[in-house]
Amino acid sequence: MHYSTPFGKRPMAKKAFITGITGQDGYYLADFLLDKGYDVYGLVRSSSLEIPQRIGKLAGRVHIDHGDLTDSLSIREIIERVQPDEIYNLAAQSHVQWSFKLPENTFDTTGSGCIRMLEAIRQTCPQARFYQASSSEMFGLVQEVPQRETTPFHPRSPYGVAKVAAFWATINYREGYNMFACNGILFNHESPRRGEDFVTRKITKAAARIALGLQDKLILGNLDVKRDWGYAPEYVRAMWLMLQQETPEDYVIATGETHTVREFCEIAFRRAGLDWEKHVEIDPRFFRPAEVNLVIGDASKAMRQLGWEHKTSFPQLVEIMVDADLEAARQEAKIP
Ligand code: NAP
Ligand code: F7E
Repeated sequence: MHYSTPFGKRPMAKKAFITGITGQDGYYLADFLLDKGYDVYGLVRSSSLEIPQRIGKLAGRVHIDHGDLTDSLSIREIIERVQPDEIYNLAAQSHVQWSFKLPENTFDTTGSGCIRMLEAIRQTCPQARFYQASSSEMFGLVQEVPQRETTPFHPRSPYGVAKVAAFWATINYREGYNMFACNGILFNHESPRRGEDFVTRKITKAAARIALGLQDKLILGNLDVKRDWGYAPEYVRAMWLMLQQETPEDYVIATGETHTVREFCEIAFRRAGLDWEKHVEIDPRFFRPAEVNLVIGDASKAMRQLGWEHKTSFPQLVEIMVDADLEAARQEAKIP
């Protein structure tokens, strides 16, 4: 397919539609796809913030469509009109602790939202390739170490339950309607664009602000839990790779290493020139009704079939995040 330009005919760019484009992964995925020459469309829900504040340097480079995963009409209208080649469903109420306070809302967005997407695709654009942002939280109370594609699920939060529903809905549409629909079962991945109420960013932002005298302490919950933390820009490449395969399948994406929240604190505060034990306090407010104590993923299928691998080490990830937050704190403190 070609389209006309003042310089002659050009090959038609592939169209990608991303829900959750204002989130961490949406940002990196849109940037990645723009670099590959895609025409990128992003779903944005209503907010008091201006679009450029929410999507940063993506502004002006992507098409913004307004809608909401809880509203099937808005989703259907966009998919029918745009006719994307690839659809990445990244939107979710993604905060696990919040999901205990907002279980219904979480299920509506994170679980039913995926079904609304699949049904809109089935009805109006069935040839599109679909990526569902599944999560290691589905393993919850882990039944096997490390966790792989065949490990049974045991979710431990309303968020995890909603992601399990979305995971199976994706498989159901693949099997029932022969749609190209994949689950990426991604373990925790972080970056300077991570939301500030997730533990990694909460720590790196606090370490930076304490180092510059803008804050005096950091209050956390359970320091003993272990997570398999990777670097988000590397993980969005795996999403794209899944949709370039001959057949739709599900893949675990992880580093294969696990570390405690305490270890994350130690490295982050050290990078900021501080001793974490002098600044961190524990408050039961941040403990969860049911916890996921340990996750560690086995990404060997993705390494073998997709040629994907993680590159950034755990200490490098922490340092990238602390350095970005030190820079932001210097600007906040108006230090040149
Ligand atoms: P995030 O930063 O929390 O972004 C979530 C996105 O969803 C935001 O753009 C948010 O928009 C949007 N959203 C929330 N409710 C919506 C609704 N009702 N309608 C439309 N959009 C809505 O999440 P992330 O870290 O980028 O993660 C991306 C996806 O991967 C999520 O589905 C998450 O559950 C999943 N996941 C993440 C990880 C991880 O470690 N990061 C691991 C496994 C799976 P607003 O800006 O308007 O709030
Ligand atoms: O918590 C502990 C907390 O909120 C990590 C989401 O992207 O990854 C993320 O979910 C751990 C938990 O991420 C605080 O108890 C201690 O065990 O950063 P988090 P998460 O729950 O692992 C998965 C894969 C997703 O799919 C999710 O969308 O850290 N923890 N103290 C704390 N956590 C927070 N948030 N705040 C604390 O003060």
